[in-house]
Amino acid sequence: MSGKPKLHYFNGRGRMEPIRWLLAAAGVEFEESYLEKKEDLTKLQKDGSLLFQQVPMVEIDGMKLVQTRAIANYIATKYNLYGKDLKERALIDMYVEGLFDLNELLMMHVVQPADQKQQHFANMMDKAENRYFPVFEKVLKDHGKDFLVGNQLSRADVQLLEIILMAEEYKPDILAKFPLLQSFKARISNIPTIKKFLQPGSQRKPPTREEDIAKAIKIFRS
Ligand code: P9H
Repeated sequence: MSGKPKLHYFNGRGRMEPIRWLLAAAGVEFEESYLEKKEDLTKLQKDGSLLFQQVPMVEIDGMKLVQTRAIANYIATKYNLYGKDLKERALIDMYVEGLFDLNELLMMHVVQPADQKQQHFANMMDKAENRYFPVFEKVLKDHGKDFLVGNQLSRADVQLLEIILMAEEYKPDILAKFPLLQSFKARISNIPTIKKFLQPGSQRKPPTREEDIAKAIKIFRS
């Protein structure tokens, strides 16, 4: 065991990507074991590695953690990305859960049936531009600080940057009406650990394509 966390998932974003971002932002090197075929999943299910028979699973500190949010909570707490007290954590949790909801919309677009893609696209862009991004623009405007909570980097900043970049893959000018989010994006992208993760060749995964979904379905569909 190299002592490095080991991530078990398929070679794509899906539910593991927020965890890759958190570890990268914390400057933690990690290994990945990719599920390529159904047998790779059933092997982990049979040897008791998956509490709920599902991935993401992360081997860290002698544990086999499952459930995306549970894994993210452990990493954020361990690497001091979760605020300095209960009230800061409450703010961070609200922001992060809102971002997970938007992430679900953005993540699921690729699996929408062709006749629903346009309607789904309109809805996810509407939610991004009129429900979620205005909240974070106002948070930055109201306190005038560099980070969303506590004037220091937290998992909320990391996840907001992840989601901004994902939304821009769908609509490159989506931040046109959000000047503070534009400067936030530049500022957080220049943090050395995150800048390294944004470099080509990092463990950050590319946008999910139709053929990636077809492969995932073969692994996960019983
Ligand atoms: N609450 C991939 C991309 C987007 C959304 C879901 C799945 C849920 C957590 C095997 N794991 C397609 O279905 C793949 C979860 C974890 C949990 C799994 C089974 C899924 C996907 C693979 N399915 O947040 O961790 O849905 O292991 O037997 O259920 S991820």
